[in-house]
Amino acid sequence: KVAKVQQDLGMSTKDIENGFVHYLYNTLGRNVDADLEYQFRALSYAVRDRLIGYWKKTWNEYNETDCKKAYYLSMEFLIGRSLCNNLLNLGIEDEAHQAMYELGVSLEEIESAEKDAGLGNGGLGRLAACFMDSCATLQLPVMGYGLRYEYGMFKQRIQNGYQVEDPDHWLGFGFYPWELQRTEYARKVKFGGSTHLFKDPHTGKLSTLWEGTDDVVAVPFDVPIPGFKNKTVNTLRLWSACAEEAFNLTEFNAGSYFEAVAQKSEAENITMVLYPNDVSENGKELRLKQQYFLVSASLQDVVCQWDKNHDGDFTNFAECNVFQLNDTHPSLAVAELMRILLDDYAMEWDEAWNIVSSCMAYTNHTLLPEALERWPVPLFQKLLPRPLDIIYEINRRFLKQVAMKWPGDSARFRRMSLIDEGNNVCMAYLAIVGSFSINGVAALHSQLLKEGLFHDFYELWPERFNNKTNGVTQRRWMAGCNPGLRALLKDKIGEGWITDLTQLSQIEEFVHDKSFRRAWMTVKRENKARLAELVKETTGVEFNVESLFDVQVKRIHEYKRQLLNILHVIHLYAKIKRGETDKWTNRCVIIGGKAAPGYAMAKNIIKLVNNVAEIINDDPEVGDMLKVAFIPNYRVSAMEVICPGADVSEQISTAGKEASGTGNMKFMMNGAVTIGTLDGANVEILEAVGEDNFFLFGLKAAEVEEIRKHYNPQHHIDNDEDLRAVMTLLESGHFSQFEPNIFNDIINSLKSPHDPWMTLADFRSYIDAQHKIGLAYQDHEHWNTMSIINSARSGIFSTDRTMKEYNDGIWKLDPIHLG
Ligand code: DL6
Repeated sequence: KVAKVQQDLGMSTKDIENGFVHYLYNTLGRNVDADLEYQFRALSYAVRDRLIGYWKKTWNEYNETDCKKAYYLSMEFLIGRSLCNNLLNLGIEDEAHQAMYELGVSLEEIESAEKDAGLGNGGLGRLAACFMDSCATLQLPVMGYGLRYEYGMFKQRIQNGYQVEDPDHWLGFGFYPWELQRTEYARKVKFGGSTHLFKDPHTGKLSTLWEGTDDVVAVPFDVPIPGFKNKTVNTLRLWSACAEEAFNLTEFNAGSYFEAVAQKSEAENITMVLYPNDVSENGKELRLKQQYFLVSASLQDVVCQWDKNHDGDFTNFAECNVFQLNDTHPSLAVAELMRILLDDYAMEWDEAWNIVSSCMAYTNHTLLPEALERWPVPLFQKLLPRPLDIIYEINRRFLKQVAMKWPGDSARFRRMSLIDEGNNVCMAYLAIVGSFSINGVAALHSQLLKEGLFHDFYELWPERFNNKTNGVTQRRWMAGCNPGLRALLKDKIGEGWITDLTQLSQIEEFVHDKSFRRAWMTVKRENKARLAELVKETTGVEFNVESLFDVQVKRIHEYKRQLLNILHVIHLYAKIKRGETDKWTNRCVIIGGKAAPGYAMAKNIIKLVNNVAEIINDDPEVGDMLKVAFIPNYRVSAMEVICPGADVSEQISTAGKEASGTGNMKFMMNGAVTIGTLDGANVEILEAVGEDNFFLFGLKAAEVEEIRKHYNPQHHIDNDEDLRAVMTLLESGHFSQFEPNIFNDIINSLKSPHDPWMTLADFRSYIDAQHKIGLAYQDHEHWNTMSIINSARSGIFSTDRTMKEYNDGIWKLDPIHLG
């Protein structure tokens, strides 16, 4: 009977119309002409109804078949909007479109009323969201575990050129239509207290008690993750912190009302806000609490479920469960699973360690040493005394192994200890010691991990190290965000590429086909018009779609070198002012991205971009030859408009610093041509498209390290007229006339022989590559060919391929096909 009711929901236009009207009238008490916000809610509920039957079926199938499962533990899932994606994956976009049309409302407008779920900073969090989409599409039994932050990534506003941060209360009045609260799976997480040895009077066995703790309740909210038209709906479980009781009633009744309330809010603070820094948050107590909260709730969840289904028999646990740690943030999982097995299930150390070290796998996402998390031991002792005991014991046993392999090598012993000489716990090392697999996210990155950052560990366990090059999901990043391209591809090669991106290579057959080439150009031009509208709306700057659209959007960080980009812009401006405009290509430069609120230099870079933009855009002599815009509040939904409209993709980090990059892949798929250094996944993009379809420049990673030893930026300034002109303009205060000297720190860093990012070392080759781009764009036909080839050869950058590789090499799950 239940199945019948579910079936009756139906997917037809009429069914969706009825569902929408039902929610709007009966649940929300509104009419069809209600605000977009209510229309969005009603349609989302109607769509969610259509996911729930599949969702339950998937869940039951995974439990009943007792299949091996993977759990993706991540502090960030940068989901963005879901309505459009869920319609696409359910295969009911046309029906929804028609249903709304018949009611006189616009589906596009409803979709744009959805707030981005911005539960992540950038690449790492967005990657996690793409992984979830691909796992569901591949029908892999994978569950995501994360945190349900009340406030996601801050909203960025630009005021007088400066970044201003506003809170992102994405839940509005607690409303997110896609989630289901599941109080029945709530878990308790311990903090504080102390540990004591306890001897069982009957068995004489010693065990450790962790007592006197302040417990916080983790309440799960489940978000459905549908695969593409395959009836699989996986689960992303996000934990929300809740005080153990609404108030501590004893205190409340004793008259300590405020203390009772304060305790409640301290507990609930844990999931209040996402830390808005994509590199490091070392030393922040609340951040460590967040990490343990995620790990403890998720592992208890998995272990309890296992216990229930297997009557406490853990013999096959490691064969049937694998935990993928998304960076070091969840590496406490190693200690926490040990704690659960030792303390809650009275297991012996060796048995527990065998299980833990066979089911943890760690992915590293950065080579920047400052991003390697280290937590002070006293903080650990205060918050997590029992996990700390366990880390000490893991370290003691591990260092014995090190001493056995390298007797007398005390330097190595000190280097490899999980507790460093400053008395901090090194989270990356904890993850490495506890994991059977350690991977980087692009070929170069994985190589550099072995040669540099983790070399000692690589020498000890070479077999654990591997590479899994990142990807992005083509469902969101092509089919969803580029309907013009989707229609053109459908006409030429069908829609197989939506689940097998390598099929895109078939469009290379049409690279000389006149009508296809014309259609390709038309799609790009329409997308550029859409992007120009966004620029006009958000910045007031008018772009001409005939110009070259040159785009750099990503977090603002010195290593990503937005500064190099702006130096080039100043160079072009200087040329215009000198009248050197022979064979000129009109160019619109877009820069966008958020700076961590405490990162002064990054915020100063934003101010510089805005000031340069203002001077250039207001100069009538410049006109259409050069326009510059800083797009505020860069986020997933903005990228959905930006990447289809780009001609040039800027991937210009100092070689050896960007682990992979994924924006580079989104641009490539949508037919942009890359200007880039040999860094991260650029290396693999270059390999795929060849030097004729990529603008390569700059020092290679090894050269950067070699030249660093005697880096002399002044030498570059003295020997390069163009660079001198740019630096003179900057130093003259031309871009800071009303706020003198505000860019001194930037100028000093560029001119410092200790500039870690060595921006001026790459100036000349960058300017030359940009010049080639300008000339190449003048040959529209040739540019069009490069654009088609970039997209045609982007097949390997789908997360479907990435997930297959994780599965074949690490997880070894069987796909579960749902009938
Ligand atoms: O792997 C996803 C993404 C990479 O594409 C970027 O290159 C990398 O910078 C980013 N890493 C982080 C981690 N930062 N820290 N810690 O965001 O991961």
